[in-house]
Amino acid sequence: MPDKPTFLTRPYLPPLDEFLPYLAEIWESRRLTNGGPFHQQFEEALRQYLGVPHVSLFTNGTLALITALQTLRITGEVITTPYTFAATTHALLWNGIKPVFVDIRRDTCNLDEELVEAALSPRTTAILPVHCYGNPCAADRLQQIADTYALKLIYDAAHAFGVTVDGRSLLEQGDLAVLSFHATKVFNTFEGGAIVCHDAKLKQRIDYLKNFGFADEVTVVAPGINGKMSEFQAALGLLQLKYIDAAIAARLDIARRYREALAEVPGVESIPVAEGVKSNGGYFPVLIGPEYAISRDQLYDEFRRNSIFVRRYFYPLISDLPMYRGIASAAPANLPVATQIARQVLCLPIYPDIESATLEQIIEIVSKSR
Ligand code: T4K
Repeated sequence: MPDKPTFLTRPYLPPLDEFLPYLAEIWESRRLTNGGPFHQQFEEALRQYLGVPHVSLFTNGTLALITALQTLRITGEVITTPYTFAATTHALLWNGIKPVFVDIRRDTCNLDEELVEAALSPRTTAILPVHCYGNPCAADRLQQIADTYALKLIYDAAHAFGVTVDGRSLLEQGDLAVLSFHATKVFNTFEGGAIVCHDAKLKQRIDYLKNFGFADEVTVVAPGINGKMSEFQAALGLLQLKYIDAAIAARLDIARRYREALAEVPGVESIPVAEGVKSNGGYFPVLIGPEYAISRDQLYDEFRRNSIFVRRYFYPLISDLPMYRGIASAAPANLPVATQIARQVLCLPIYPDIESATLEQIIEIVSKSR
């Protein structure tokens, strides 16, 4: 048994000595939160890095999602995917909105755009797709459906930091896109998140909503929440931006190595990266098919015996959780592709400084178990 466990990810951190001057500045100024100087600088730096019109920082991705739904006054029913992290649909329930689950595509693990129209009802107000693992959704078609039926389109882009399609940020798609900067993400501020939007008025509303609705000292314009990012998080974000390109490049090298090494293993399928997409190497999911000698869960156990803690994102399906399974669209018969993929998926460890011996050991475990 190796002495050091390997986890799905190991958060990237910049050199500590480079962070100390930022901390010293915070200590000196005593400006800790509520839109301080680092918050302003980071918001602008991020907007430029991502190449998007407006960014509003949040203390985490979940509060950003909840606030995105409030921003556009979404009510009634929202079309979404069962193949995601619980935060996506929990954000709907926190707003009193009913999720309507639509199945996913096998090639991207994203909401199947061709099944959306059949799931609409007079109560539908929005579509909430997820760019799962940073794989782009079929954005043009989804926008066309949203336009045809006058629906809002909000992307859960928690996995999509830095992803571009034909050179353009994926975050430009839809009315709003929501990011997460959680420790386990490609880009992290320990906890953190953001909403990307297209116009200044909308950004203003988002910024009111994340600060209790305060427009000024005595004017409260909406029943807002506290979703503000602190100066500590913003300072870390500023520094992390200096290293993000190198971190993504290292992840993409690892993804390439996995892809090459596993291409010939029967029963192991990796999710393709579509033409024109620059991905971020956030996750490396594989699907363990019936031709593989052992089941997905046996392979998962084999990894654990070797102290390698791979993850089954996203199993169980959100639609199978107790708070959702009573919804008619949550029935497994309505979600055959998602149900199958949730049984087959295994996300392999991927992070910039993974040791090459560990990477080869992971490949060896997958290859030998077939
Ligand atoms: N939408 C989507 C599609 C999402 O995937 C997420 C979050 C959200 C919305 C919500 O965004 P946030 O509110 O989180 O900003 C993790 C993350 O907590 C979560 O952010 C993420 N998605 C989800 C996919 O994964 P867990 O409970 O599986 O994480 P955990 O603690 O088991 O961590 C995984 C591995 O990472 C650990 O085995 C060890 C390693 N790790 C983790 C942490 C937290 C570290 O080495 N250091 C750490 O600090 O949810």
